[in-house]
Amino acid sequence: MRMLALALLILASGIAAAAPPNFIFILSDDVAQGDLGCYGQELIQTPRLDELAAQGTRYLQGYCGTTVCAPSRASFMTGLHAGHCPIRGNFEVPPEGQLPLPAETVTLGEVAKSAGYATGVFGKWGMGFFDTTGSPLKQGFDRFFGYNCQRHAHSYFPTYLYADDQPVALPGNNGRNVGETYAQDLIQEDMIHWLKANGKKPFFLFYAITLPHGRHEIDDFGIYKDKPWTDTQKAYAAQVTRVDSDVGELVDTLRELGVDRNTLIVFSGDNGSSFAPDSEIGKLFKQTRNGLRGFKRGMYEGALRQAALAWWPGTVPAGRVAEGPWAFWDLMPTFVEFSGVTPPEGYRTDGHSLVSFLEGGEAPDREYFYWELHESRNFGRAARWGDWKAVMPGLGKPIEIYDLAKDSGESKNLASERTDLVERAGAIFKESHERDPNWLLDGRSEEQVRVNNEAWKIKRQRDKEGWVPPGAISIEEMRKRR
Ligand SMILES: [Ca+2]
Repeated sequence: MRMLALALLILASGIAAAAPPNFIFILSDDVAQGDLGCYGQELIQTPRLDELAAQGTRYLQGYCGTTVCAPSRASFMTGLHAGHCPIRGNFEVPPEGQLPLPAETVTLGEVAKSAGYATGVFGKWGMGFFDTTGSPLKQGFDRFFGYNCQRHAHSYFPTYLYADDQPVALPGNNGRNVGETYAQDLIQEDMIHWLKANGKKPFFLFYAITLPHGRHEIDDFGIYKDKPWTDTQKAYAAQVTRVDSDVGELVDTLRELGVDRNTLIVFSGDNGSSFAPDSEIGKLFKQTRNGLRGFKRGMYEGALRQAALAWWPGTVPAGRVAEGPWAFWDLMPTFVEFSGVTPPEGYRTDGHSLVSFLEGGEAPDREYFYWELHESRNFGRAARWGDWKAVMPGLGKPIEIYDLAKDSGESKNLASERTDLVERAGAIFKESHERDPNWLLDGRSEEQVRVNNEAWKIKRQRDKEGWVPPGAISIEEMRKRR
């Protein structure tokens, strides 16, 4: 009897000692499926990402939140599709930042925090400046380093970055195209420093890498310097390869810490390629080699389907190529399931847990996927149920219907012969869109457009002046304080 009690005690303590799994979501800004070797790229080198694919699973139908930066990451962060999410477009706010996440929104940062995870976000935030409810430091994160504002993140040689909400001056940078400190170097350094300090605790790391988003600026063309390409093409390729080597360093650090078998990495892009197939970058790198139609800001598959890899040695099957569809808003319930946490009050999600899919099973059954995107002068929507896809490509445009099973390139609009499916799409659009005065169905108000323009005007003025926020500290001082 005593032996049994002892055995149970050992068993119980053994279970308690197994640390909850860590979660790393790496979001590369504007990277396309076709940029990665494992998706067929032939000119740009991505050996470390290809290795993640070989050691993990590569998804052919991983969908983003929607097809520009802020709402796509907000969908991941809230577990909501764009019809329910409080951020449904890039909504610029002066002087710095974007429309903030409301205080009551339950974020993945908060869910992880409530489960006792260390939480860090590095790179680009875009969901609210520090003096708003959307600050990363008020939405569950212990550490922030990088660009709070998306407009600021257009420069790779900015005059400043933020360590938490503390500005750090980068002397020698002009905020436009040249300088001494390449922002990604400092962001990567801070991320690795944080990981080494927190890697033995359970942790959630959101690594929002700004590369290869425009502008195409890099400190070193590296292996591409002698290629017979334009400087923009060389810079783009070098940016993608820098994402690859920085992800490689992250993976090496997990191995050094001995936590690689207890860490799920999901790597993805936040929206499809930014380039048309006939553009300077598109025509050289042929990012649309997957045959999908459309790119960033659109509602066709080329805009919505991302490069998507999952890696968790011993749990996610190695070398699997998975067809089943999933979307960013599934990652919240996935985390909730594998961490075993009871989510805080106010938690809701449109997603489905991907745990069994990640482990080698089938993609979850669901009624449909839904997307919307609010732009300054436009508004698009899409839905997918089974293999049917509905697209409303712009304000006032009729709904188009495609059969993805036979026509993944969305070339044959079936709307006129399948009015029943047009009707079904209309019903999905209606029930999926929650009314929100920030996101009107008939486009932005004059006042919203004015605020957006004002925000850009301030950004351009600050760039011209080489503006640095008052109270900025030096890089050396930042390193001392962390
Ligand atoms: Ca983006």
